[in-house]
Amino acid sequence: MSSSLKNLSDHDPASIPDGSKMKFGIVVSEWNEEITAALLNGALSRLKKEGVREENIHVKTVPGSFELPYGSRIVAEQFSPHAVICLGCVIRGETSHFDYICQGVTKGITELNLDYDIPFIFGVLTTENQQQALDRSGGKHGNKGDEAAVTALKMAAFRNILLQ
Ligand code: DLZ
Repeated sequence: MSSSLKNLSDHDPASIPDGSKMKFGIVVSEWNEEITAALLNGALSRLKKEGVREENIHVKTVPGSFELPYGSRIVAEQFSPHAVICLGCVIRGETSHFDYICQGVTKGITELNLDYDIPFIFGVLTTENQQQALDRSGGKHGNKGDEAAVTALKMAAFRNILLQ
């Protein structure tokens, strides 16, 4: 389904694993803070709803999305979570920064997934404008933070089942 039709907060409750024995890291970018704070709220609400204990959620901030891979690596090493959720928002501007940052964060998070034994979840909005970001951070298209948290629960369970 195309992202313009899918609501990011629509999930089949039966498909979401119980999080009561899981530990998560969340790394959130300060750039576009209004949006990323809403993504963080969405992720936290979902994790708690699925039983993750407050003391098992470690949240750290980094200046921009480009710093998410490094911040996520440090959080993984310091807290030994079952998964790390990377939250950011890159809005296309007049400069080529958009492409460089998107490429950097995508490549960085991909490499973390391949290099480490836990999943790193891509909760980064890459949009043309502010309105598209608002629509996906608790607006009419749901919340990317919520979707990233569900993905983290699923991938942590996937890892636990296959590596135990
Ligand atoms: C520099 C920059 C720009 C232009 N735009 C964004 C953005 O839309 N979203 C975001 O998360 N970060 C942006 N940044 C900051 C970079 O991610 C990074 O923090 C800086 O380039 C480091 O100096």
